[in-house]
Amino acid sequence: MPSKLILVLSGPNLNLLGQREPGIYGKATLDDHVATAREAAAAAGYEVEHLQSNHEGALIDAIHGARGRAAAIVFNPGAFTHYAHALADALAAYDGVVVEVHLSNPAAREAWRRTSVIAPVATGTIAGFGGTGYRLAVEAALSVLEDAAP
Ligand code: DHK
Repeated sequence: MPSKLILVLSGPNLNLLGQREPGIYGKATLDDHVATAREAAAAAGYEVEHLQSNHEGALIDAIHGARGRAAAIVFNPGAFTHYAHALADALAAYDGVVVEVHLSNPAAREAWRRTSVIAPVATGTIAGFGGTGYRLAVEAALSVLEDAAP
C-alpha cells in the first residue's frame, strides 16, 4: 500500500518560533506551522509526523527512518541548510519527495544564507512566504506524488 505519511522536519532554533526575531520569522509558533501542514495533508488523506531537533544527528536519523515509510519530507533545516552536508547525504539516500521550506527568503538576506546544500537534493524549494510556505510545501509534495501515481 502506498504511504500516506508526510514527515515534517524542523531544524535548529525553530522551536523558538513566535519568540525568535518575529520581524523575520513571524509571530506564529512551530506548532501553528505544523497544524497548517497537517490540515493541508489531511485534505488529501495524508498524515503528518513532525520532529524538531537542534541536533543534526537526530535529523539524519529521522530521514533514515522515513526511507520506505514516508511518501514525502517537508524540511526546514534552519541554519543547517547552509552547511550540513551530512543532511544532504541522508536526503540523497531517501527515495521520496523532498520539499525544502523556509519562512524567510534566505536569498535576500546575508551572503552566507544564499548557499543551500539541501537544494540540490530537494525536489524543490519554497521560501519567503512565511507560514503559508508550509501549506504550499505540502501541496507541492502532494502534486508531485499525484503526478507520479500509476
Ligand atoms: C530558518 C533559519 O533558522 C535560518 O537559519 C535560515 C530559515 C532560514 C527560514 O527562513 O525558515 O537561514
